[in-house]
Amino acid sequence: MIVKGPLTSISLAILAVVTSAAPTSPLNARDASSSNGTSNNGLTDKVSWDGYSIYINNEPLTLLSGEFHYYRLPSPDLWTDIMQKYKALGFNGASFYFNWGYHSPKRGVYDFEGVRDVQKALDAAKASGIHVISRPGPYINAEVDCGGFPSWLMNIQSTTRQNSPEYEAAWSEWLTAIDKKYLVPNQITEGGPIIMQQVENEYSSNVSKEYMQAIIDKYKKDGIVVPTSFNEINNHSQNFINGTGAVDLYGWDNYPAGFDCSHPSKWGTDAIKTYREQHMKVNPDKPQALYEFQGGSFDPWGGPGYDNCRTMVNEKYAKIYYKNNLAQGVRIQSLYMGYGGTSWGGLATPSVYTSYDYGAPISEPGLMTPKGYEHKIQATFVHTLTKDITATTPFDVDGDNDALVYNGLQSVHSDTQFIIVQHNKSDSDNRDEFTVPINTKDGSFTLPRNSTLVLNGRDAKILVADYDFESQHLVYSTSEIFTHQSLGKMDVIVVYAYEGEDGEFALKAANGSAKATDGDITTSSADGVLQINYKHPNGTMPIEVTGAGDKDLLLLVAGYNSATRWWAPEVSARERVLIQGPYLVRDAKVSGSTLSFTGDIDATTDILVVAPDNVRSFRWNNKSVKLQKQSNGIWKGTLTFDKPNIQITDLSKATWKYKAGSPETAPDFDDSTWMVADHQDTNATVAPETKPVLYADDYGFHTGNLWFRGTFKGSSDITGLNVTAYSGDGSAWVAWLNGKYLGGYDVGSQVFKDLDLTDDDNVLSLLLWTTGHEEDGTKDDRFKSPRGFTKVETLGSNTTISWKVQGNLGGEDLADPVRGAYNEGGLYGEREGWHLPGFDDGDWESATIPDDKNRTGVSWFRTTFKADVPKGYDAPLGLTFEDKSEQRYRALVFVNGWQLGRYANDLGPQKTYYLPEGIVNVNNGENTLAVAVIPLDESSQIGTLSLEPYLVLESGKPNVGLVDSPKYSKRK
Ligand code: IPT
Repeated sequence: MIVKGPLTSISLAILAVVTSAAPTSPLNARDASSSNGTSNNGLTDKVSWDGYSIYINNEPLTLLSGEFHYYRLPSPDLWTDIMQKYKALGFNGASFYFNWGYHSPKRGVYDFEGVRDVQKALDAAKASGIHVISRPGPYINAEVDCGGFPSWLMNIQSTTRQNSPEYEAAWSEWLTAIDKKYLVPNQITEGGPIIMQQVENEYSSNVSKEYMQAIIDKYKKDGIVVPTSFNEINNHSQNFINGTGAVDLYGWDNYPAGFDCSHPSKWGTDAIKTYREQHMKVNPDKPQALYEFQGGSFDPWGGPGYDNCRTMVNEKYAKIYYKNNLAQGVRIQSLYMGYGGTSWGGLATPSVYTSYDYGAPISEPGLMTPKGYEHKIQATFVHTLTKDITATTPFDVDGDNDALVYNGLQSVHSDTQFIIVQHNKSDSDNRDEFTVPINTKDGSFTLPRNSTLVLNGRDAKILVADYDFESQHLVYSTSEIFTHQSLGKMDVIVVYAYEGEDGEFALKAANGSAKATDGDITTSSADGVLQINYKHPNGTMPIEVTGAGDKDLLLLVAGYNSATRWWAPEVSARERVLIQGPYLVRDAKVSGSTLSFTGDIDATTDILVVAPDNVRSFRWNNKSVKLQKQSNGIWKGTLTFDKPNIQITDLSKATWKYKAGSPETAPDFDDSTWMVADHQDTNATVAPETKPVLYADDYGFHTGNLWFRGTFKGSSDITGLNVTAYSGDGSAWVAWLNGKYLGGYDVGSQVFKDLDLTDDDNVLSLLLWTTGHEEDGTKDDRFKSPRGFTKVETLGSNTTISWKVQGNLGGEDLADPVRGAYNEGGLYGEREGWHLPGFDDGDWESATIPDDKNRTGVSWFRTTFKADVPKGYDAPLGLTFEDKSEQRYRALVFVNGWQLGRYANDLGPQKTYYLPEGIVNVNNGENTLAVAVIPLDESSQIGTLSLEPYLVLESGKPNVGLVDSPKYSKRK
């Protein structure tokens, strides 16, 4: 039955009675049925589901998605680059959190221009064939400032993330802005990439069902018709499966390795083996979904760094945990993150520093990683066998080794079986041999028959048996499958295992034979089964099989490293070509007799290509390349890497200018234009101990550095000052009295004694280096925690202090709406535009970097630099600090006016900051670099700064245009 148009509740009720959705129990009252027996939400049948998976346009699929935050890559053309890499690594989906605070600096103001161009981000996904799970919150968490709430929301009275008219009015404003113009028109029903829309985020304890329902109702009212989804924390409370606030496609989040990257070989928990059981208990009629599954980890200020996170959540973790998800029946998996990016400006919440690399499959500068390659291998396997692996039922497998777990999956569409084997204890480093019994149409066997099957340390394997592919019938393989394809007169299959491991590959073949021209194999035939034995080589060994299927079979046996460099881009729906060697293959197409493919190489690379028969010539990144066809049908050749002449300014030889930047410390500084801080009440969740309230957000200043100046009459009764600063992790503050340095501290309390007071006005200048606002994961309005001072009092006498406060120029009325709400704070130089290109620093002093002087107070350094990366190359740039300074200091890095780094030499761990192309002109144009240095100790000396590419690639990346970076013009 095809359901068209909106359904009334009566017609829905009828549907519920008259339809029966195979293979599951009766529909939820509000579900409808699609033509192919799947269920849908009654609003569209373009996305439907059964008890196994979702269907898109009536095609079942395993959704392998990765989280992507466009706001963590402020260069829109690079969104296309990253989405191409997603596709190449086997992702067929991306999950986008939309960040309310990033678009709304002020109540009623919504900005979707430039780096905020959501349409462009969705277009990038669509162009690469990536399905999007849209997650507009309103709350998102995501290690962003206020968990994605706009800062102005700190001033609403109601508790957020609950049902309240005041909060609802605020979030409705956001959803109206993003839904109507962007999310609704980009749904799959409108030809766009969006296939689901999530409601709230990990809304799992202390919940208001009415609030969830109100968001769902709002989506519907706005015109969202794709299924709603929800990510429960772990699988605990099972809210929102049924009843008020229930979504269409409920699922879970899970981060089994935890977030402590300082012990990278320690994994928090075993691969959870109870997902399926839990799922069958609570939500058996719907696909099993993991809307966030650990793809890396965040890292805190002072943490061990992202290399450690990448080691913890590495390719072995991917083998074990992602295969376990398959074993458990998970058919919607979204890795958090697929690409992490950069929490530039003030985007981060205090728990993280600027880089949000996350140890993700694609690194911060957009590079490939071992886990990215592993994802490609697994995903290509899943997509190749999608029909058989997407809908499966479990069966017991009686393996012989108790140290291992065996999960059997039987395809519901064919006889194909999958046996997934892993260690009982996920982080076991043991070498374990094992055997597995299988029953196939061609006989019952104990695998392997004449060799050894092993899990050598952290590994998991998927064995496939009884599988029809192309014109062949696979009886079983102890090597894992990457992909297969029929290409002209032959079938091709690529299988792999770690180098040196045995492999056994058995085909149904009445009269089959196999030969390897380059490598040792043994074959035997019995009972109509041809068995081929080999060791996995370094590289890839071709084996030619005849007499099995209708066509000859080219069996390509790869060692693991070689397998990581096999690519299988689709040239048309379900038709792949096979290319081995390159660092990255982005896409391929056949036109006439030419196969054109694009991608990236980091060195001269020998390649293998297996293409349709009619292909005679090849083009790589639009240049013709000569390949030779071998007798086995494989084309061989070399992609030559011509080392480019990349010129980048040596910053140690650049002309640097210096200017002191904290006149606010001087007692006679004119703060008459500053805002008076005289509030007696606050909406913050931390009560002030002294008045007036010294919380910057209460005065409309939300980001970065903040200044507070307090003036009080001196008297001999005053014996000291007691000051308590309140801000997030990694924050710091510095105090000056009458221009004299008092000290620099982490947040908390300090008592200052032996003060040098005058009888007249005394001025206490306080500079607070903030690291953003808290999130609200706990739903207790924690994001309303203040940034400022909870207490400032004189000791010995109760003296009145009158206060002024200063933050970013314009407060919520941004001075620089192009770079947006999180780009600049309240440093004098920021307010004056010293960070901007085109600012005239002609009258500044000359300086050197590394500096040769100790400087007190805030120091600004400016220079220009050039980078010349020839067309056709990618050389993502990093700016590295190297310090010998014992003195503690903080620094802000601005490139062409964009704040791309917050450096803390006293905390670490980050030393290298990614400067994305587009923000940086890499075509020999002039770039402005400004660094603001804030000593926490009395003085400091900035060390070496250097600019270097993370890697140089010959690259087929899309053209990257320059991001609009307005130049200096007189401010105020
Ligand atoms: C989960 C959040 O949903 C996500 O936004 C992000 O913060 C992630 O954690 C950690 O990077 S919350 C879960 C781990 C309790």
